[in-house]
Parts: sequence; C-alpha cells; structure tokens
Amino acid sequence: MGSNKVAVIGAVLAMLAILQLAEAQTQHVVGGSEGWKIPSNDSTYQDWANNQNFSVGDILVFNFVTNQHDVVEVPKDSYDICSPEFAMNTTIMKGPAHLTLNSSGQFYYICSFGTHCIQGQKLAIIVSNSSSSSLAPSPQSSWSPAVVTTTPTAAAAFSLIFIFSFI
Ligand SMILES: [Cu+2]
Repeated sequence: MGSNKVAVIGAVLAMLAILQLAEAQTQHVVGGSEGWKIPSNDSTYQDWANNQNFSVGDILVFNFVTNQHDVVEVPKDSYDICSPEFAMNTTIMKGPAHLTLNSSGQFYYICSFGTHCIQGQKLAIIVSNSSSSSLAPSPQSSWSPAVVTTTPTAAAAFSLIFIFSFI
C-alpha cells in the first residue's frame, strides 16, 4: 500500500517534470518543411510565424544548406529594407542552425545572400516571457499567450487531482 503511493507520487513528479521540460523549450522549425530558403511566396515566413507561440527559452531551427543562405539578426529598420548592415549578432553561416531565444520582445532575421531577403527570406517574431512569469498579471500586454502556455500546467493539476482521488 505504502510503496504503491510512493510509486504513484513518483510517476506524478516525473510527469510534471516532463511537462515542465516541454513547456520550457519548444523547437520551432522555421518555415516548417520548407526550411530557410527563398520562399515560394513572400509571406511564407510571416504566415508561419503567425501560427507559432514563441516563448523565452524556445529554440528556432533554421534548416538551410551552408554557403547557400545565412541568418542575420537585424533591427526592424534593417529588416524592412533587407539590409544586413546593422547586424545585431554574429551572422550564422552554418546550417542547420539552432538559435535559442534568450529574451522577450521582437526579433528580426534575414538572409543576406543576394536578393533572398527581398524575395521573402525574412522572419519577424514576437517572443513572450515564459509561462511562469506570464502567469502574473501583466496589464500592458493586450494579446494573451498565457492562455496557451498555461494549458500544460492546468493539465498537470487536473491529472494530480485525478490520480490522488484513487489513493
Ligand atoms: Cu538565402
């Protein structure tokens, strides 16, 4: 009886740990199966980004062939005109590349090869704080990624209640 409880509690803790892990770090493969290239239409990356929820700690995966594309983080003005001149970080030359989103805010990425950016190889994203901090009320943010990001926690809480009702 006692060891059963320990096993159940252990399983619950493991499940919570997995949920926490899943919550902490989502990999976003930029452009999905299309990867990072000159897109088939110039809204491809914006359409893709609009369907993602980016949180601090998540990872962007840029799938591209080294020497055919690169990834340059730039300020918005540079993004708008497709200029790599004011790059904010070291240009990522080697594909595929994994880029961790370390802070919240807006981020802009372009490819600096030829006219790739002008042809639509550019990405703008909004990164929100991780779910633990978005649980706190934040009056300034009008859009609410919290609804999505808190779901795993709610699921874990319900599972806990469910499992403990059997002990
Ligand atoms: Cu390119």
